[in-house]
Amino acid sequence: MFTRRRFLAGSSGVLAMAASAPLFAASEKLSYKIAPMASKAVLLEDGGKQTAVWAYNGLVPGPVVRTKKGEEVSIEVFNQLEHPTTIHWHGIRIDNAMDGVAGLTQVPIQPGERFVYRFTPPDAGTYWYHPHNKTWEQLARGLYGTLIVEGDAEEGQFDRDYPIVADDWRLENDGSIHEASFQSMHDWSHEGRLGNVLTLNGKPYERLEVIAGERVRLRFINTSNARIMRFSLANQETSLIALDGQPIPETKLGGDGITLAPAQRADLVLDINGREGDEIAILETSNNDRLVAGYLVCGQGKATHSSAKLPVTLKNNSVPEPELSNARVLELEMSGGAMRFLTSGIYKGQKMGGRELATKHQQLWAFNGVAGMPEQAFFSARRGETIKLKLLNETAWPHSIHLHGHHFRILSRDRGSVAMGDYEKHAFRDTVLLERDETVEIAFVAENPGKWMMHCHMLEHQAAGMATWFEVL
Ligand SMILES: [Cu+2]
Repeated sequence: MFTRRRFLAGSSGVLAMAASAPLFAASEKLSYKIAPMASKAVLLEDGGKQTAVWAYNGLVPGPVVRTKKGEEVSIEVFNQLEHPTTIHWHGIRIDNAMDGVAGLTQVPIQPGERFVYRFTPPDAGTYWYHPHNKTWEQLARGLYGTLIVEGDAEEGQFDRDYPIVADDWRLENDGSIHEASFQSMHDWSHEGRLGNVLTLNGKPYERLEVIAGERVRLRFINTSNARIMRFSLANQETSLIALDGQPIPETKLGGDGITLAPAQRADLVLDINGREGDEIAILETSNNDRLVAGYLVCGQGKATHSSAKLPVTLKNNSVPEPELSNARVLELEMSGGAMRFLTSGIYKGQKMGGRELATKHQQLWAFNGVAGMPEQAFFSARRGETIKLKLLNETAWPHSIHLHGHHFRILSRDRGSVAMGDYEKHAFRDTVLLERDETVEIAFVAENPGKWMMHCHMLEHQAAGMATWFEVL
């Protein structure tokens, strides 16, 4: 159960300011410098308690990386941790060598070493970055940040543009990170490591300033290890304009709000309906109760925006449309986990029993009978080939399946499921949520050469077997 601590309003203003200040200086050659390091954060409303975290430039979340579609960005990562790490730029159709997957696309950055990531994002939208080495631990300790790619169509359409980075921390009463659960095979075989403290932008109660009448863009990002979240704005007409970075036709959000599986993003827009002094609650409702996670606070002043009643128009990116008539059809069957434990499976090329997989190798889940990264690619595609993937969730748990380097269409779901609305039919996504026993068909053009991971973004499931890769030649 989610026993989130509830706190009274009134907050840690000073630290909150520091956490949102950019720490980097732009220069022509190197746009950003990011250093993962040990740091401290105030995650509990009782501001006297600090949490020892790992954080980019000491901040949770890390600095917002803001760049432009079609323009090269270079980011130097200086590893100040005592552990090897990498950075993965989640959702970017990136050059394979820059994808940041330890063991597949690069060797991890050793303590004290530097690595420069250089890429030209082809798509505008809301993305994020995080380690791809022992991700289940490094992300849970605070390593994540927002990556915004600006397009040309956004200019002047929004008065405010706020990332809302949601995380689900598992903390002790004294504020320290709950260490014992990090390799809990119970958690790994169930939903993953769930937390007990919800933060937005690293704060127990985020407060974002708005002015009545303004048009505000909110970029929700679920960075939690395993928790499926659901967000809405209290008493405000809100529209969805993008999923996983890619624009969709503007769609009014129903009362259920928007469901976000781990790693998914949603861009919402609203014209602030309120008066000076009003507080608009940001609600998290995945547990079917309305938890206040933060507020939009109506400040003084007058909205200056003149086009606020016009429809929002985000330009579509150039993600290629799958050609279904020529598609190659493949199946990915997910198995294992609590209640349906593996009886056998292949691990690093060797067939073994379920008990040996679990006790010797901490492998509890499998894709097509293989636990963990296979030596051979799941499939090799010709560049430009359309791949139709039938994802069969034969487990008793939901999963959040992420494809690297590509965005895909969702063709069908056999359970309708998870409060996903019709809007998903118009989306290109990089991460898809499957309910227990659900089958989902996706399709994409394998257009980006290289070796690409495909895994469950419930990070304990990934660590315990739900990971594979494919190759585009
Ligand atoms: Cu999973």
